[in-house]
Amino acid sequence: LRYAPIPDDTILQQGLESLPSVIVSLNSSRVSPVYTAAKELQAGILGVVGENLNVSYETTASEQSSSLIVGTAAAFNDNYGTQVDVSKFAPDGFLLRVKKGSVTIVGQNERGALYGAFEYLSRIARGDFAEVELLSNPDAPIRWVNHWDNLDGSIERGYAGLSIFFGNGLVLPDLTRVAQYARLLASIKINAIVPNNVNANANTLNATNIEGLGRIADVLRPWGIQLGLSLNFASPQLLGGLNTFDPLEPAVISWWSEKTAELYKRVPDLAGFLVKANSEGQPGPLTYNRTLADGANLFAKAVQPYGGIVLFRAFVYNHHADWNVWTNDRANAAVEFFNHLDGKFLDNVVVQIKYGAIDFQVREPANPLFANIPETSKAIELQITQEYLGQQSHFVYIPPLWKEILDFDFRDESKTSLVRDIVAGRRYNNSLGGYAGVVNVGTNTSWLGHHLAMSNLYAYGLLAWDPTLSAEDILDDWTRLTFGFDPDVLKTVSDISLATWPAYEDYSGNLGIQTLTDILYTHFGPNPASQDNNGWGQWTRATQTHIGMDRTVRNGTGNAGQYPHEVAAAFENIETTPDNLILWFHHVPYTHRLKSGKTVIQHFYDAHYDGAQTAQTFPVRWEALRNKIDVQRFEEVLFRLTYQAGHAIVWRDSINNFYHNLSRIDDEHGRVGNH
Ligand code: GCW
Repeated sequence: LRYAPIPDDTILQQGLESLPSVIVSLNSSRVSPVYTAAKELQAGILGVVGENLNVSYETTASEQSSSLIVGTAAAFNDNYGTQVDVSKFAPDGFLLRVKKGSVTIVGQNERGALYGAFEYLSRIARGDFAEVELLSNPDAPIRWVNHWDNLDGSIERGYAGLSIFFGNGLVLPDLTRVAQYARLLASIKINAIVPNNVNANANTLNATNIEGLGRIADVLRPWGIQLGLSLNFASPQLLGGLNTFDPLEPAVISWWSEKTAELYKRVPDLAGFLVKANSEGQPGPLTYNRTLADGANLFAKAVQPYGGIVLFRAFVYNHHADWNVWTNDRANAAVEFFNHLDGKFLDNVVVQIKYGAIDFQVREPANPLFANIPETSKAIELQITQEYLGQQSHFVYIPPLWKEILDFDFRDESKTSLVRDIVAGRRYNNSLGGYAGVVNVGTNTSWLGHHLAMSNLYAYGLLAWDPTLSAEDILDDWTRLTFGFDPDVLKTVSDISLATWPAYEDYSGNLGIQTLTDILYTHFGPNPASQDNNGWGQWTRATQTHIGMDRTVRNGTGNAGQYPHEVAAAFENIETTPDNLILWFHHVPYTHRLKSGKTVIQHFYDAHYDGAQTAQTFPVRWEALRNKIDVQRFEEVLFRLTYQAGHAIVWRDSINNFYHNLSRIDDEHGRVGNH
């Protein structure tokens, strides 16, 4: 989005030769994303090739050959005769046609036209002026970001400063950053934002804040982004003064329908609601012995007349679980709470499911719930904020992890059942579905707290549009747009980024044991002891001789049996469980031999040395880019990569010493223990 000048004269010359002479916008209303697209094209072309094209709102068919035309398919066909086949478009889709001297950008809707404009700008900013005819449709309709911002301006799992949306209990008066953020999100094809925390404050819905939320929606609208809202289930009581929040109580139902009407009056295009209920102390329908479906449907009915939808979170579990019970398992909770509700949700409810059954760990198998509620629309929840992945003090390029989950095949009824096909609604024929990414954007000028972390947000948007894209290609495009065309920069950013997830897994938690961060307070830094012996259920069951959760049906929690039968059989059997998930599904001696030939404990020692060693290369590799990147970003990234390298050693030694102290088994290579 910097639209930096093309640094290469030959490419620049090609660009200038292929440029149209005028931008024709098929909509002149300032709140239209088509208008935004035209302005963005003007600014982008000026930045990238240095030509200031006029924007015209008049259309004459004869001008087509030398124009850059942007608009909806309907407007295009009206103005130029029927030329674009609208039947090929999905909502939000676009056509980009580049021919020498002429560019046509046509959206299925206004938002689609804006996406097409950003696609064109991304291409030219990367020096790509080639002719193209691209019809691009989204894989899924829901491409949302969630924020865990509190009304007081703090951000749960933030790490990049205070909220750009809220402060002092109110929507902020100055929403300049929100407008910039909307531009950022539109450029990666995100279509809705939920600004407030799922641990929601009922005051979000007071009259002053509804007006403030209206201002947020006004700022988002020209960028084709809708507002969604997290709700506190007990609002009728906390804010409305009723003595109940029972979802079947008529007074509660009318309270919500009036509140919803008030919201839609101010925000007619409100996307809908996001609800965390009966989870981690949040109120919900179970308080009144009503089902989670009763709770979700309460809101579904309220937004239904306005075309809104409800994202209802599946992250429901007991955080006071009894650790002494061998068969207890937090990973079972989502399926236990939701599978008997399949078919009971209204059509505009989407169950929002975290990628794994525990909580954004460095490695988890895909959440079994995806394959347990075929009748229900589903969205996958991913985290761009690095809650368990170093909290922006470490850099982890996460898309390879997301891709493993999205490409996971549940083999339901022995048929291909990829997570990405399930959340797109294709596998089980659901009408809705898609993606929710938890983003920690704050007032920090880098937005996310680490310059390199922006590649995660960029990739999130692109994968939600097309999950078959490669994590490597997305990264290369991002780097070129962000840091320019220098091949050393491209190679270094690519090498470092792609090494981060494997390294982080190596120096934190291996073999599916979870990340091993402190889980009681910070979720940062090594603290394997904090996992066990408490109600949170992120257990490792580490003893002096054994480690791992027994999730088999035969002798454990039965979690393996929540997967469709082929996958269940594979996870049930230690021989067919992949090494990287062995401790997720099996409780084994430290001396258990992996398929790699190493014992579990030796794998821990080696991986921690390898991962920490890899992290040492990050600042060294980066250092070689001095003078190839502007001083500020160079220094700030160097500072963080240096920290990461040091903290990786802390991780290595903490984890290795912890398991050595427990097991008393020395490292074969003499690095841990007393040789
Ligand atoms: O991962 C946990 C986080 C909580 C978060 C919760 C959730 C918003 O530690 O901070 O609360 O998950 O996803 O609801």
